[in-house]
Amino acid sequence: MSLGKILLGTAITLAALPALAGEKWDMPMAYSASNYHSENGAAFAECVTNATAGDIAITTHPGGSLFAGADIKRAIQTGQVQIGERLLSGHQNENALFGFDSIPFLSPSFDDHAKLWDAAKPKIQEVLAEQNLELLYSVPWPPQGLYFKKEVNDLADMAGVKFRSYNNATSRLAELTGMLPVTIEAAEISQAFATGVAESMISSGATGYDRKVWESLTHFYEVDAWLPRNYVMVNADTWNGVSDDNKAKIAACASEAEARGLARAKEYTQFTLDGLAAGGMSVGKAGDNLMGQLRTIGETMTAEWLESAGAEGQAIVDAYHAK
Ligand code: PCA
Repeated sequence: MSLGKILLGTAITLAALPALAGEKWDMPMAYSASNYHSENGAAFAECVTNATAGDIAITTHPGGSLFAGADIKRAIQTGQVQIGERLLSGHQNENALFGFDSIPFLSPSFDDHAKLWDAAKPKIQEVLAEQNLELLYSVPWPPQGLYFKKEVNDLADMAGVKFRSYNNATSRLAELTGMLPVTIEAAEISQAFATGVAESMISSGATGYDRKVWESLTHFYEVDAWLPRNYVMVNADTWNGVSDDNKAKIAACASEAEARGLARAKEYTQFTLDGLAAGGMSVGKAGDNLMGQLRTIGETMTAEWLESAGAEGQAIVDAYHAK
């Protein structure tokens, strides 16, 4: 261990000491410790611990080590943990509104996506409040593209390919493209690709880079389908027990984390695409033929989402278009 690390460790230990008298919050996170969401969460945790002078000390648990991604939301709702981070679109089957950030081609850039989030945020906060959850901050993933272990120029090339999905939208995309969906958390994908359980996925360059998928896959096609978001949520009973002063301090740390996370997502986009190429993958835009086919499928998926999300879903899309 380097001296720097030892000193840093000492500093963190000292800063956390007063927390022995305060509350300890565990914060499960689904993605690897080196992912920017997890690093951002660790910085947020440190901010809260310092700002509240240890009244509330947060410990992050990245990589699904405390709860697997699919279990994090329930663990917070039921008070098994105080706080945590989750990809809410993973719970689209509970409430279609959680899938607002996975509608194909609705908001394919960071700027468009910021408008979509503005349009959706009040409704999402309301739905979460009904579930005993308080939203603290939310950070997008980079634009989603398609990974394969062969060249793909047409839907016909996708027929029968085993496709790793991470929410309803990605499973539906697989069905509509003739692929075979299997739901796998990001923490498990390196193994899934290595063993052939999956041969393809839609995700960001970030996740492919974090999981070193060039060890198994060969092609990344920039499709810019959507930018799903991660959400840091606290149990509402826990939150209600926090003093107004500490609530304000935590909210300040959360808004810093939201801005820092967004900036990191933007920087990480090209960095990770370059990383995939450096790992030996072919990285580039999907061809016109494939894009045309994907857009048609996107229209079907948009219509299906609007159908299931009803008037509230339509209101989000309308508010977004009005921005
Ligand atoms: N990475 C996460 C969700 C979206 C993304 O870019 C994943 O693949 O699970």
